[in-house]
Amino acid sequence: SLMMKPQVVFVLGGPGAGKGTQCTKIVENYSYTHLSAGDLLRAERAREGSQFGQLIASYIKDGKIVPVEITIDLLRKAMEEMMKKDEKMFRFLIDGFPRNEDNLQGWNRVMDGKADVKFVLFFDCAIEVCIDRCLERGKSSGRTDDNRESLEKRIQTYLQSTRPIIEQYEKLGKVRTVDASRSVDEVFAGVKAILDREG
Ligand code: UP5
Ligand code: MG
Repeated sequence: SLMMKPQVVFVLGGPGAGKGTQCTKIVENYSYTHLSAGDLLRAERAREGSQFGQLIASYIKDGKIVPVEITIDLLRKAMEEMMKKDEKMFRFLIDGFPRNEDNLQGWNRVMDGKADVKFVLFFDCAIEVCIDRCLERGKSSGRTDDNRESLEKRIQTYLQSTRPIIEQYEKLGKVRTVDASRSVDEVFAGVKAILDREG
């Protein structure tokens, strides 16, 4: 059958900016499939027999970015699975990726011509707000990186490696920014305005 090329929105923003929260709301209101690169990596970390479990665990705890060969494989497989299940499922929110130059190059190597990146949805959130949200969540999340030490490293990685990726897309006119420091509903109103315009 004729396979439609998947449409991709990259969802970026600092740790705790609300990427996951907003993606969940988008899925409830629009026809998108949500794929969180972080969730896929955490699932791979937990998978029995994974050869990458240890590596992923240490990268996540250190707030470092996992080598793209691992992440891109998980993303590609997840996209293929979704599209097999339902051929209408060809619009993806890819949450938390690409985070650095290595990620971007890996995506281009593997996915160029196979998927169209429509734009980057950027959740712009004050760092102090990001930290507060993650520490608050850390009381119950069980995430190995929701503690002050890991969080400092995650913020550093975000500022040093991920912001430049967002800036690259900005130069291409491909960034749609939402002020993410506000309440969940206010942020979602901003998201809606963008998605209704972009179709
Ligand atoms: N919350 C959300 N929105 C709120 C609002 N508007 N007002 C008040 N509270 C709000 O939200 C975080 C917390 O804040 C929650 O408790 C929520 O209720 C509350 P969430 O929606 O989870 O924010 P999100 O941006 O998704 O935060 P997350 O912690 O998931 O972001 P990260 O980017 O840090 O984490 P991710 O899972 O993407 O990555 C984790 C690690 O995996 C990375 O550090 C890295 O080591 C690794 N990784 C890679 O190596 N490569 C990848 O491609 C992806 C990840
Ligand atoms: Mg998340």
